[in-house]
Amino acid sequence: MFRKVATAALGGLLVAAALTACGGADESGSGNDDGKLTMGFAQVGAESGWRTANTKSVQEAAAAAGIELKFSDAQQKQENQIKAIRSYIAQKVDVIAFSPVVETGWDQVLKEAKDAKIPVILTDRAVDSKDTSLYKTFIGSDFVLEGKKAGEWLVKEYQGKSDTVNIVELQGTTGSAPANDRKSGFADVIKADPKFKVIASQTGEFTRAKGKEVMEAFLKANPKIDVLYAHNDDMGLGAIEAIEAAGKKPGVDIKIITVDAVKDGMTALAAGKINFIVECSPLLGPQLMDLAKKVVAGETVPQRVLTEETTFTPEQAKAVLPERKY
Ligand code: GZL
Repeated sequence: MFRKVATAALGGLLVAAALTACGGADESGSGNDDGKLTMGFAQVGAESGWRTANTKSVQEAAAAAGIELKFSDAQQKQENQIKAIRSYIAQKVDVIAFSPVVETGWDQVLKEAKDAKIPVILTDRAVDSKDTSLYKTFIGSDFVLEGKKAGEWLVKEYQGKSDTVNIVELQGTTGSAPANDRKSGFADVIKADPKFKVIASQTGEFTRAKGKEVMEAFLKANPKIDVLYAHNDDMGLGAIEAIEAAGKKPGVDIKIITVDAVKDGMTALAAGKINFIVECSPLLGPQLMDLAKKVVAGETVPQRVLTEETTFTPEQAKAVLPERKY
C-alpha cells in the first residue's frame, strides 16, 4: 500500500513541476498564459478630485506598462475593498495594490493574500498592521508633514499678533491615515502658541457636499471664525460655498488652508478664495507599476516610497495653473 501511495505522490510532484516549468500555474498561482502581469487594484472610491486624478494615473500607467489591470471602486466602504481583495486572490492575480480607506482592520485579508503568495503594495494610504511582512511596500505622501506645513504657514501668517485665532477644521474620512495624520501634524505645530484655538473639528468625508454642510453648521454655531483648515481641496471648496452664502468673503474674512492642490483648488487659490495649499500628489501610477514589476520579479524594494510634493501661495498657483496636469 505504502509503495502505491509513494508512487502516486511522486507522479503528482512530477506533473506539478512540469506545469511550473512550461509556464503553467507558477508558485504565485498567476498562470497567466499571455505572460502579462496582472494587477488587482482596490480603489477607495471617487470622492474627490484627487481620487479621480489618482485613478486616472493608475489606469494610464498600467496600460503604458503593459500590465493587465483589474480595478474596483469601493465607494469609500472598507467591506467593499476587502471583498475586492478576496476576489483578486481567487482570480490568482500576480500582485494586489490598494489604498486602504481606513487604517485598521486589514490583517486578516492581508494574511489571506500572503498565504496565497500574492504580494501586496499599499498605495496612497497606510494601514496600522504591526506585521509589515503583510505588504511589500507603501508608496504615498507623509501626511503628518502635510499637516505641519499647513500649521507652519498659519504661524507665519499670524506672527507678532496676540489676538485669539479661532480655527475650524474639516477632517478627512474618519479613521483614515490622511485625516489622522494631517490633524496631528497641524496640531503639533500650532500648540506652540495658545492664541491658536481649534473651536470646532468634524469630518467632511473628503467631499464637497459634506464640507459645505459641516461648514454651514460651523458658521451657525460660531460667530467668530478666523481660519478654516480643510484636509482636502474638495471640502474647502464646499466650505467656500457656505461662507459666501453667509455673506462672508473666503480668503479675507475667513482664511482658508487646504491640502491636495488639484486644479479646482488651485483655481480658487489663484482667485484669493483659498490662502495656502499643501500639495499631495495623486500621480502615483508610474512608480506603482515599476514597484509591481520589481515585486513580482522577486526583487527587493524599499519598505517606504515617499512622493515628492510642495506648497502653493496664490501667486505660485497663478504661475503653474496653465500646465497643471490635474
Ligand atoms: C491623500 C488621499 C486623500 C486626498 C483626498 O493621499 O488619500 O483622499 O487628500 C482624497 O482628496 O479623497
